[in-house]
Amino acid sequence: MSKTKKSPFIIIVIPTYNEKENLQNLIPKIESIGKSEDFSLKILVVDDASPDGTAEAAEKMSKKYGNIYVLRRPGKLGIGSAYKDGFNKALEMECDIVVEMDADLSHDPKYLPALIRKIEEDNDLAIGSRYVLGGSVPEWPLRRRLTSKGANFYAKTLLGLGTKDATSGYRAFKASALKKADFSTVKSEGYLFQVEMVHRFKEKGLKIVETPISFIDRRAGESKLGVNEIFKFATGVFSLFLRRLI
Ligand SMILES: Nc1nc2c(ncn2[C@@H]2O[C@H](COP(=O)(O)OP(=O)(O)OP(=O)(O)O)[C@@H](O)[C@H]2O)c(=O)[nH]1
Ligand SMILES: [Mg+2]
Repeated sequence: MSKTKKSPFIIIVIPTYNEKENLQNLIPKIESIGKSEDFSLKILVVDDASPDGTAEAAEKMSKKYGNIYVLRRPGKLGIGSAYKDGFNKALEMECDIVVEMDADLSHDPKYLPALIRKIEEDNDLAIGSRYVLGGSVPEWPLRRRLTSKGANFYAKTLLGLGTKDATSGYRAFKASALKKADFSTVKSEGYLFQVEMVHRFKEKGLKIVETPISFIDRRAGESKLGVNEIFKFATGVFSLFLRRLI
């Protein structure tokens, strides 16, 4: 007799700051994929008191769909701590898989089934990767492409990560592996948060894979990638490297 496998309980954590319009576009897309794939799925929006009313818009959608939760924080506290609060809440809700995803439509929900499949295949972390075969960043100018590739090469070499895209913020985690990784002690912010998480998974001997995504640039708003951000990233990776030596 064939045993039917129980479908995993998935929570998608989406940090938001002023993403009302983007979130209103993104959520129906996620819901529709969830329905067609027959996923057991909840969405957790972690909002930092966005002045544009993102949290209220999410709560309104929650009434419509019934599977959306909003974690309201008192002010803009940063993406790293938003993820950590979101992960804690997701684990409290006893899910099997945690997905992290941006609200700005850079991360296309059509890749969710591939990411989730990788975890079902018993990997601990699946990264939606721009730099493996089939992945791409079609809209980026050469300068932005080189900065991102350079950042990945630097982090990969110094930390021995073995991944092509450690800065991508589109990923799925096996919930039990997230617990093992002791993520609450990860202190970084921004892109470095993503790198430190991969580093942590690597240190703990957890299984990391990459699956290709095409990354679409945010339509509204300026990119925040400036000299300051690059400097913070470079020194942050270097301090992780030093910690690894001692
Ligand atoms: N809760 C919370 N969410 C944040 C914060 N900063 C950014 N976000 C959200 O985190 C996700 C990624 O941030 P982005 O601003 O898109 O960062 P990015 O993709 O590196 O930069 P862009 O090129 O501007 O898109 C988005 O959904 C943001 O709304 C924050 O301080 N708190
Ligand atoms: Mg973005």
